[in-house]
Amino acid sequence: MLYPIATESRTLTDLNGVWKFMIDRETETVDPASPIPADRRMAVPASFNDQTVDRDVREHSGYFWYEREFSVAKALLNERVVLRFGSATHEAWVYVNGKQAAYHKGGFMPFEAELNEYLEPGKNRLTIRISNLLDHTTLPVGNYSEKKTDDGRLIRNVDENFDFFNYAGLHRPVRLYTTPKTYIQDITIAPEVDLQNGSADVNVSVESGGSFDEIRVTLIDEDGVEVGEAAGAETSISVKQVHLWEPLQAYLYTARVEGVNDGEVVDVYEEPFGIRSVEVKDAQFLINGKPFYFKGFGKHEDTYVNGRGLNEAYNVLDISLMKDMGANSFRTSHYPYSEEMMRLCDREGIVVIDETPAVGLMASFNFDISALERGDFTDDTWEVLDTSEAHEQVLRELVARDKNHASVVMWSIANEAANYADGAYEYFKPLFDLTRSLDPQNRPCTYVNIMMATPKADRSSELVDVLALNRYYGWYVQNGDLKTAEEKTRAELKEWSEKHPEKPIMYTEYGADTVAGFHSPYGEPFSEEYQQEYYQMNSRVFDEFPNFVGEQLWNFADFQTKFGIMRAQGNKKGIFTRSREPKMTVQYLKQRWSSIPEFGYKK
Ligand code: GCB
Repeated sequence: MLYPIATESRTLTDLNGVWKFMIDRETETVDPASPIPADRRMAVPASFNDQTVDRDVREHSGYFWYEREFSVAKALLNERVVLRFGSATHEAWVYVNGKQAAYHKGGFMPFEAELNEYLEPGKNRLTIRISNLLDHTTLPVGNYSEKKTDDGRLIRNVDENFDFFNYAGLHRPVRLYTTPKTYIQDITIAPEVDLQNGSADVNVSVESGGSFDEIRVTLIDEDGVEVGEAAGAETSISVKQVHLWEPLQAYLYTARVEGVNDGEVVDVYEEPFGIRSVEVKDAQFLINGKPFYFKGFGKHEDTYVNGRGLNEAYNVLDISLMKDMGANSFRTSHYPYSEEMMRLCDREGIVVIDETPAVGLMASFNFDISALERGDFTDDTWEVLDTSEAHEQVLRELVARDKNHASVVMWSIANEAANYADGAYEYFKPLFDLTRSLDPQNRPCTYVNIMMATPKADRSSELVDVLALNRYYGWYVQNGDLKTAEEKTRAELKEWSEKHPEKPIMYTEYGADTVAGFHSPYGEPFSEEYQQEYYQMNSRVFDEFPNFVGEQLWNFADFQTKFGIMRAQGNKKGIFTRSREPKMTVQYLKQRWSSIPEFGYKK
């Protein structure tokens, strides 16, 4: 799916700004045939939740509406006019002048609709009904319940089956773009690198809406110099003396695609892309044939006021903080991030593990993982949940959206599912097969393994290319006892190495809640000292294993969660506060990561 841009054949209009908004109390029918009786204003893009001091609004579970007017210049009405949402969280019904023009379920993916048949000259009205409900069929997974008040009102409730606040609304840009009636619909780029000769064959395939006499593809380097061209919907262009995209050393080419009819260029689209190879081999993660070491984070899209809404200043700052620490990567925990962030990572050379919103696939979700000590721990997740359909849909959409990004080096199919329970293999096998069949770049695939899915309990790790582990020895278990935690960490890594000697291992989460400014001469849990000692302990063990290929800690910054006795204004495992002030351990990690090279750390 192409990102909306303006070119000589396309226009782009932002519909961001302050919209009308109302909560749907479901006491009266709201009919989008007339302007909705909105009583509030909300900025777009952003979550609605933190833009108000009204607790009922902030914590609302159910339906809500956004509305605004927009005009389309008459000259554009002969073009194809497309309305595009970067996302609407989690389910949306879109009306233009009262008529339904689009519907989409899944809160983290773009969707669009051609508007021509709905548009009127002059002003048009755009109304959106959104639901933030989650249940056992959705991703993420929520525990849904409802009750009636004494006066008969329906109260819906979603108990998040995951550890982040269920922010909702129009989180990403809303835009109108135009294309000619015959247009370039999609572009797929799959470079094949010949590392020995320093060249590449760039395979480009173009889908069009309507038919062109000819499709032309030109590859342009960063200096604006043409380095190759070809014609056809399926082409392969060879690039000599290729400039590779490398972690922290990004280099982006542009594929300029032209659709031609009667000798005239009708539509033009320009797609930036990087040339690099990714491969898992002999317990190593190879980028451009060299063993890469992941240094970085699990993150969230989470900032003050914007909530989960796009915050480009924070995205730029976060990457700047990462680079300053010598980090090179992050995982889009626990859902696909904005297209703007993905493009920024391509540009900045940040390596990304791209995760679906499959989080909470665990019937027994809570913070008590002491059950881990019992070897026989299991549950009935795969009988209780019904998420396969949503999971397949989001994998199709995610690969379609992110397939061309050089920054994306691996797909994470889920975070912390019940991989210790019977049925896990049967659930995941078709999803891995699907992802592998969809990805034109054949990236490695993984899921992120929860602590209870120990080497003995795990039912499905043969499916993954990389063992990506979330481990909390020294926090949720052996809290305050880093000595025992160290032994447990070492013992488990040894067991995994024996079980799958050919698979590289990395940590995709490890962390300790830390209250900024809380110090302890005894290194007590929650203190900045404890957080630092916790990371030092883990680093020591990581360095003992040659097949251990990366450390992504939990979490980049403190973030908002649902209420609970384990959370004080959210999760405090950030090494930065929510406003990005560093905690003490940042200095330690900066020293460590700055001395670990991107390539060849483990020999
Ligand atoms: C996890 C989850 C993450 C939580 C984290 C924690 O394993 O993947 O979503 O926030 O633990 O801090 O408990």
